[in-house]
Formats: sequence, structure tokens, C-alpha cells
Amino acid sequence: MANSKYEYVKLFEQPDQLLPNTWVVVRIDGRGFTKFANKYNFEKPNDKRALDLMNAAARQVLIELPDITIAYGVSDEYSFVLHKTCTLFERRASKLVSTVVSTFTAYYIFLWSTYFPETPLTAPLPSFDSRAVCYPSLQNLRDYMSWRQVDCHINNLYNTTFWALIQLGGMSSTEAGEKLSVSLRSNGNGFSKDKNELLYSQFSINYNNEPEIYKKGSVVSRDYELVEPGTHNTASEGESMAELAAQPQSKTQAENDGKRRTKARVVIEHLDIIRDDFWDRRPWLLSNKP
Ligand code: DGT
Ligand code: MG
Ligand code: MG
Ligand code: MG
Ligand code: MG
Repeated sequence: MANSKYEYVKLFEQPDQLLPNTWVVVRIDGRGFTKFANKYNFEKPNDKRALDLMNAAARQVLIELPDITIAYGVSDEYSFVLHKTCTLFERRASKLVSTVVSTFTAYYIFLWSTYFPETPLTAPLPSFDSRAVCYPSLQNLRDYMSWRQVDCHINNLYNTTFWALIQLGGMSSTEAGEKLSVSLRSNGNGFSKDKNELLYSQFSINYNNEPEIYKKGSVVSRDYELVEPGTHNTASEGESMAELAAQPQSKTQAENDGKRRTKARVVIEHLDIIRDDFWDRRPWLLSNKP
């Protein structure tokens, strides 16, 4: 760019690089989706079409941004994980956050008619907010992912019971809310056992038989050959920063890794990501060796 007297304004741009050697999670969340879900008559408590659309948009984000290793989605939110060694966009926060959220939103709108063929989108169009958070240790990252999945479980069990009381039990939403808060208060422990029992005794619903996508949320990742359980050590976090600095990855190695990532199929699954097993069987997620 040619020098001009105006160029000094560049000095106002502040650096916003994310802390190096930390796991980055970019989480997007639907803006005002309570209202949005009502406008398009999303089924309560779960609308399979809406969840499939979220998953399809997230899958496209992983395809377009091969640096993302795994994503986890529930309700109107999605968390995208970048490996701690990732240097995409020099780890600039606003560049990462805005690229992920705009790619996601673009595909959400583009794919809408595939999942809602009878309901055209009208303004105001759906939008999403986005933030990036750095997690310094693998334990912090695993705890973050577990937090989201536990949230999914707690909310889904509550919502399934709440809507059963209304749709099958004929209660008003106030009555259903009261019933659930009373049953919570009357029982010091086993809140979820309480709701499981209520679902079974009153409505013959076995919560365990509810669809996995509702109970566990959705995991998007690249599909390589799974490793046999017990042959890999969960503690491994891949190479340390010092090791990486000592032996910079060769250009061909980086190119090969990139090619492998681009070629891999991006799959959507509904699995337990809290236990070690999921991570043990997919060592590439934590080692960043595709
Ligand atoms: P925000 O995120 O602060 O702009 O506000 P909301 O309204 O998006 O609130 P949030 O993100 O805490 O909660 C997500 C809302 O989206 C919640 O009210 C339920 C709704 N929602 C998400 N998925 C479904 C679905 O499959 N069916 C129905 N009926 N509602 C859904
Ligand atoms: Mg919110
Ligand atoms: Mg929201
Ligand atoms: Mg939300
Ligand atoms: Mg540009």
C-alpha cells in the first residue's frame, strides 16, 4: 500500500492475540433464539430439524477451517476448539471469532431451506454472537467440554419432563414449573432420579430411550481410524511449546497434515465426551497429528 498522510490511523488498531500455548474455544450462540424458535414453531422441547441444521452449519465450519479439531453443539450454541499449538490468523481473537461466527451464520441461512423446506426465512434473519476463551491446560479444556455436555443433560431432562407435564399431562406451564420446583425441593438428593421416575410413572417414558442427539448433544470431528481403548495415554498433550520451538515442523509435514485434514470426512456424532474413552480412541484431537 502506498504511504499517505492518512496511514497513521493504522496505529489505532490494537493487537488482540490470544495467549499462546492455550486451547482456544470459540463459542457461538443464537441471538434471541427463544423468540426465533417461537416464530418458526420449533417443536418443544427439541426440534430435530433445528438441531440438524445447527449440526450441518457446524460441519461446514470444520470443512472450511481445517484448524478446528472438534466442535460440540447443544441447543442454539456451538463450541469450536482450536489446538493449543494452532497459529491460524496469528491467533488474533477478533479475526478468529468473526470468521467462525460469520461462516456458521452464512451456512445456517444457506442450509435453512434444506431443513425447513416449507417455511421460508423472513427478516429479522437469524444471527449469532461469538466469543473466544483460552484454556491453559488440557484438564481445563476437558472440563469445559464436560460442562457443556452436563448442561445439555440437565436442561434436556428438565425440558423433557416440563413439556411432558404440559403436552401429555395437560398442565399449564405455570403448573408444570411449580410441580418441578416442588419435586426438587422435596427431595434432598437425586434430582435427576426424581424426574426420571416422574417421566416413567406418569407417562411411561423411559428417559434412557430418548434420542442420543437430545441427551448428549452433537460432536463434530474428523473421522480417522479409531484407536483401541487402553493403547493410548490420555495424559499426553502433544509436544510442549519448547519442543515445538526447538524442532519447528517442516513445511512438507505441515502441508501433509493440512492435506490429511482436508481429505478426512467430517462426521456428526452423539457421544459421551466426558469420559476418557472418547478422547483415548481419538488421540489426534489432543496431539494435533491428523
Ligand atoms: P440470547 O442467547 O441471550 O440472545 O437469548 P436466547 O433466547 O437465544 O437464549 P439462550 O441462548 O439462553 O437459549 C436458547 C433458546 O433457544 C431457548 O429459549 C430454547 C431455544 N431453543 C433452542 N433449540 C430449540 C429447539 O430445538 N426447540 C425449541 N422449541 N426451542 C429451542
Ligand atoms: Mg445467552
Ligand atoms: Mg441464544
Ligand atoms: Mg444458548
Ligand atoms: Mg482482507
